[in-house]
Amino acid sequence: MEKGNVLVIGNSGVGKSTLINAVLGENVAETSWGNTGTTKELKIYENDEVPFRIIDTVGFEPSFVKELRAINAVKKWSKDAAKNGENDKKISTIWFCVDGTSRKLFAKTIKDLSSATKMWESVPIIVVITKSYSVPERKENIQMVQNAFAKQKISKNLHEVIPVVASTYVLNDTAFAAPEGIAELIDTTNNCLPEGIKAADRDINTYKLKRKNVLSQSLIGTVTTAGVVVGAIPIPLADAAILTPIEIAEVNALAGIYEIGKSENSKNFINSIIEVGTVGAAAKALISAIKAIPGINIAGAVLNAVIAGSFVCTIGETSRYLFEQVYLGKKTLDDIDWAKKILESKLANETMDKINKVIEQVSQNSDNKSIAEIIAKVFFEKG
Ligand SMILES: Nc1nc2c(ncn2[C@@H]2O[C@H](COP(=O)(O)OP(=O)(O)OP(=O)(O)O)[C@@H](O)[C@H]2O)c(=O)[nH]1
Ligand SMILES: [Mg+2]
Repeated sequence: MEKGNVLVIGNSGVGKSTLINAVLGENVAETSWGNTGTTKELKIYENDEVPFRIIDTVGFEPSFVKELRAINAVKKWSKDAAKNGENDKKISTIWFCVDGTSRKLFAKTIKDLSSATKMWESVPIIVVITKSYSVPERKENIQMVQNAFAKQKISKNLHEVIPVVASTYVLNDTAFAAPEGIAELIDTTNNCLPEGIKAADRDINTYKLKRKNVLSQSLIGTVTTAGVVVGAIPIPLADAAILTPIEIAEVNALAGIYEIGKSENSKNFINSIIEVGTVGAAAKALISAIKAIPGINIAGAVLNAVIAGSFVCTIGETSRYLFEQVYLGKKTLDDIDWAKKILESKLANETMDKINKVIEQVSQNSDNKSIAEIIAKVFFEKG
């Protein structure tokens, strides 16, 4: 079975490194006294007895710059997990440490936690109340944590709140607080790891998909502007073929984002999309329909620019959707008829409405950049 990874996170000095040593039963993580021994980088620890790896992190600090550094270090670690598929960087459970002696849990600390671990949006969180030396205060502290989390979006991931003493705390010659809660923390972590490992995989996939989406939108935006520029040169309105090189570049770049590859199958798939979008019957019919819109009061060049940009945008957004379906395994590159029908149906049923909306918003004086922006706004509108 896959070994899970536990990310230990919290303010500087709460006792993250001390906790890790207690769980692993050896002094591997350096702990701090004053300014020395504070953790400066993310580090992964494991041994044969504990069935999960533990990642020690840089503590959140009150200073703004150090704060960002701590958060960004975790974000970078997480991105590497997504980018390089590094299994030991996936985070399958989070131990969020809060100091049991401070008796305060600031909303800001929880915000830092959410921000650093944003990618792991469904991974279980165990709050560890460190330095829980006072037995009577434990119940109240648990309540305080639950209240503080209740108002937060990540509260759905809060799995358990566990007070611990990681190493003996000496009050005087006869009074001390003995280590406690470590076994419970290990058991609880073990129990939520299978779900956590699944959640980590799910979160990585969601993250990758979101990234692909953002990259694609920005690409389509850029190419739409190129389409507008080409369209604005007075050309015969019916000649959608003049856009073909732009569209080929666009569709190929999108295929790259969705890891479509360069097989014979993918070439056929991509070529069919381009054909439908440029010289296909639906594309031609759409251009005739636009020409027939009564009472258009913008000049030929502006109208051409709108049409060109809208075509490029439609083909981009539709092929993005098609590639996404293939990437998700819901369709294959052999489903060419399906792909063609979707683009044809967009061109026949949706693009005209959108072009009308764009026409309403552009004016005689709109420059290329603002035309492209209006198109992107109308075409990417949700719903
Ligand atoms: N006696 C006792 N001391 C503790 C316990 N937990 C933390 N400490 C002390 O608190 C101080 C800070 O602990 P660390 O484990 O270094 O804290 P950290 O969260 O790793 O700090 P950074 O690496 O700076 O973020 C050290 O002096 C620890 O000995 C505990 O359970 N018992
Ligand atoms: Mg530390």
